[in-house]
Amino acid sequence: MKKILFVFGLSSVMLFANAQPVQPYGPVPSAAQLAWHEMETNAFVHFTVNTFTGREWGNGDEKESIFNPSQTDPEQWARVLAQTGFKTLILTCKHHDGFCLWPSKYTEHSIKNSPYKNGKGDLVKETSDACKKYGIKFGVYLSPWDRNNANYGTPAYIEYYRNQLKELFTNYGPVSEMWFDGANGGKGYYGGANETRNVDRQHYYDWPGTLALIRTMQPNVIFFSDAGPGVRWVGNESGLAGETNWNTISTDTLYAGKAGVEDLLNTGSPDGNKWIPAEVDVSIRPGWFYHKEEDSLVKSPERLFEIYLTSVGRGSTLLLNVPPDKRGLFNEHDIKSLEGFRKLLNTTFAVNLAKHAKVTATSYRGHSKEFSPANITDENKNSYWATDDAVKTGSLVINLGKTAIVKYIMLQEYIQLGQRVSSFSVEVWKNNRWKQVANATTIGYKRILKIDPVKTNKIRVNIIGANACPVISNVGVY
Ligand code: FUL
Repeated sequence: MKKILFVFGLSSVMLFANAQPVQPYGPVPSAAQLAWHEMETNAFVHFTVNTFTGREWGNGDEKESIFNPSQTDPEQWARVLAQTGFKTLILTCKHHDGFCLWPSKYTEHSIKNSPYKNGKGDLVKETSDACKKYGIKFGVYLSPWDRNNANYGTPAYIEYYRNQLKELFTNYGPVSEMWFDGANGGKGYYGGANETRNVDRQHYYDWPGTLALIRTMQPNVIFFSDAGPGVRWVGNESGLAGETNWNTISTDTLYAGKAGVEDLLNTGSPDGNKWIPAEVDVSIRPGWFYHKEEDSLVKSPERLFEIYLTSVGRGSTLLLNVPPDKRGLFNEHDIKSLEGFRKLLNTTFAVNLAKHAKVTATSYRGHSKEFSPANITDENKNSYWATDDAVKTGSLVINLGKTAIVKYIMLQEYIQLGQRVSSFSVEVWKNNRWKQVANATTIGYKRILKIDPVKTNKIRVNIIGANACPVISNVGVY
């Protein structure tokens, strides 16, 4: 008996020794980016003078007195978002109109001159406090374009913008994401000049200097802009990540507000030199701000679920905008939709038919347990199936152990080692043979494929193309 154990032990040690760790392929996410991927659903909150004027872009000449919400309750925003599974709230601290939701000492165009709490309110503080209370992260949107400021277009405005960033990054606790909007320059009030001002978008803001400044205050913040460097724009505002969606892209030729690069932003590129994943920003309503006439046009739970599939389900993170109404509350229509959406998500993905299912693979790395196919159904995000370096294709057969109706397949790459898969297909065992039910390109952090409901007891995933040996951490079947 002892002898057998010894032989067994020795052979597994030898096998283990044969399997080299997988080396990272290409750019990989930072710890902050990885945490951002894992959040999956975040929320935007657009609130300013536009809520009261009915506009989408304020001109900058709005009177502070019009900002007069009667029942503003950031705790309601944070509570609803936390309860419906959102992990971050990003607030428009200042939109293009220049009105500030905190009492900035650098301008009179702010909440301090509004009737809100008799000028004593600070919605940035109230919102960041509410986020802390409900356990979600807080993010900041500060529009680079400012249609109120007289100095917009001159170096003095850059100093103003940076002073405001200093206020936001030192007075309100940790900021998880900083959102730099690409919309820039054009007509505006500009302190009474009422003219068109265009800036050289690439150089005017000196982005490297601004980012360096913020990093001295909060080194871990994720920067969103068209070009990153933390996360990139997805190239549209309709909820669609690319069906092919690389987290990698070369940003040398990109910068916030550059036109004509939407397609590239949407798909990224397999040979990109930086890890800058796409973030899918979309509003629950047709507009970014609340307008009563759009109450009937709030996206339904089913529509939000589709958007989830074309954002999170394509390896991105969803940033869903929920704008407070004139009372300063999330509107009943929006809350109903959010709750329905989360319920739909919870019920659809409640039972993973592949949990602890038996899996076989055409091969696995060094024939070592560390990289065995069983790792894709153990629901442990840190274990994975991998092949030998020279093997860039392979098939995994998942035996469900019983026949069930399958509607969704979910796959995840272990992105800490880079994004690899460029082509794969899924088959089901039906009438004694394999039947293809889906084929797709990239996987990344997460890929969810919706298939025509089918009764089966076995699923086969075929990795058809990969830029380096595939490394798959999870496959779920629903
Ligand atoms: C755009 C802005 O112009 C919209 O008003 C909104 O803030 C959206 C998130 O970004 O570029």
